[in-house]
Amino acid sequence: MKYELPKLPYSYLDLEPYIDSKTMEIHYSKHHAGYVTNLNSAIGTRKDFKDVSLENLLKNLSSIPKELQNVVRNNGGGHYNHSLFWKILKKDGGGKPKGKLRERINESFESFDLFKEEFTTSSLTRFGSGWAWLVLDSSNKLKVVSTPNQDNPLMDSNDKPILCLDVWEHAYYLKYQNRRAEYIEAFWNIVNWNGVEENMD
Ligand code: MN3
Repeated sequence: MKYELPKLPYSYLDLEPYIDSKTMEIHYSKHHAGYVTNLNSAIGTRKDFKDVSLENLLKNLSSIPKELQNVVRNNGGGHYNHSLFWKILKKDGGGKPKGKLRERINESFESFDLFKEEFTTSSLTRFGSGWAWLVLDSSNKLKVVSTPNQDNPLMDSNDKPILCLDVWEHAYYLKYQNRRAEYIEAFWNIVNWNGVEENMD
């Protein structure tokens, strides 16, 4: 099959206590795996998609056959979003970004604290299920956006996502129940800033 679940760069336990191991296990091995399975069922063996990267597929959603657009939007989006999410988390992460990323954040938001505040508000106020993002736009400026469901910034812009937070209830409900704000606060302790900087380059 063309689409594969990427290997997690840490164990289910590693993000404790911020994200509990049971949530990690279900999130990765059921939810993310489900998006991969569904995407493969829809287009995994089709020759016309063989050489198209997932990123290009999502950037050009409106040009694929109409009857495939929803399934690719939801499951291709789900696969892309979670793959990026796992990459920007790590055990003993958090703190503040350094080097070029830090400079770029200061240029775009004035300070790391103002960026953090904007990203937190965006995550908190996303109604229902969705994602918050830090993206690099076409003029090389960083900005915060949010998207519903499994949509992402690739789908309607040239913005390049470099950091994301899953605010679907499945990402936090076992540990935090309805307390999304606590989950968002915990997230800052496990951000892999080196991974985010790699995504920027
Ligand atoms: Mn999820």
